[in-house]
Amino acid sequence: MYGSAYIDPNDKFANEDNPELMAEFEARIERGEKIEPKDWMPTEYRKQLIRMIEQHAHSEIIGALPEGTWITRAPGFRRKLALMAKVQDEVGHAQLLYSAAETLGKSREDMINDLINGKSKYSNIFNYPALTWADSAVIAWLVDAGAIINQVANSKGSYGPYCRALDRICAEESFHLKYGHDNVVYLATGTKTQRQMVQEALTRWWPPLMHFFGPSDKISVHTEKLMKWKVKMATNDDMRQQFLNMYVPKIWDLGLVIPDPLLRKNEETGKWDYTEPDWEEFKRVINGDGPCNKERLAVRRTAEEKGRWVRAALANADAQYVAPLS
Ligand code: FAQ
Repeated sequence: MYGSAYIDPNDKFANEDNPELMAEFEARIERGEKIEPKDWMPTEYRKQLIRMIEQHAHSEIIGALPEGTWITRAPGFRRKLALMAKVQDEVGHAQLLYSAAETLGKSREDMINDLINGKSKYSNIFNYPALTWADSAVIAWLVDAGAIINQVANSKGSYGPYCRALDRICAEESFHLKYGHDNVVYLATGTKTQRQMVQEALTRWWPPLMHFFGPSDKISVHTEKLMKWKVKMATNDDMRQQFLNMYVPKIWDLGLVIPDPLLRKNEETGKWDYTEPDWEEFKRVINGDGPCNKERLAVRRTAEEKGRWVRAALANADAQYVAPLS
């Protein structure tokens, strides 16, 4: 229904025990060459890429939801237009990413089914509610900032279709970041009520933002393998440090308080010290038990059901589907 998935005709060679193919594959990665869909790749590389790109795609469509709820309530026409464009961009990113994942042999239909059945993961951060307009501002500034740090790094990675998708996505995300920053600055330099709103939003979003970069390197499961194959270009802790380095000073400049009493730049190590994020909460949220998981998946399920006739009509597959009147 979503178009046919590409199945690698060379899959019979996808055998990690083949030392020659494996050595050549790893040498290509070492030389900085891109791996393309029809090239030989180990099964585990393919599986890991599908897992990661699919999760990323799901994060983009689910990520459109917390901010999306503010389109009808945006303060003023200019903000409404900008937010609509941003949310539309996020859904477009999902399209690019699903296409990149399809080149590895998993169909879009299977990916969407795995999302709405709760089998696949998506970013922890979109399981929290955007309670006020200030929450949407903090998401657009700081979640997009975190996403850019991750994606700029990984766009230099080894799998061609994913890297090219990330290049395009980052260009758009940088507009989102400017839009979010403008919204936060406006609130942080506004009335007492506006300042309080943005402070409360930051306080709510800080813990999930610290989780956003993934578990600490000590407990991360996939990092070592993904870095060896240049799928991930920095560890979770390195990305978190980069985010703190770039954004803590900017947040402090606005007079906002970050809700972590231990947060400070350690002059000896050159790194940021911070309170260890609550990894038990992180696990609960990514495994389906966050404040909004059920609601997020219910929205996607409904969208899936309501859009079925459109996909059928487009594919001209089944004459029995007739557009509903309402
Ligand atoms: N959320 O071994 P690791 C965006 C899971 S896009 C949920 O360290 P890995 C745009 C992980 O899957 C945001 N689950 O994993 C936007 C694994 O579980 P599994 C999304 C997480 O893959 C902005 C387990 O924990 N970006 O925001 C998370 O090496 C504003 C062990 O973890 C991407 O997806 C998490 N945060 O590193 C849209 C980028 N972290 O699968 C709208 C691509 C970890 O074994 C509005 N992905 N897990 O069951 C990546 O770079 C990596 O996958 C990491 C995690 C860094 C997220």
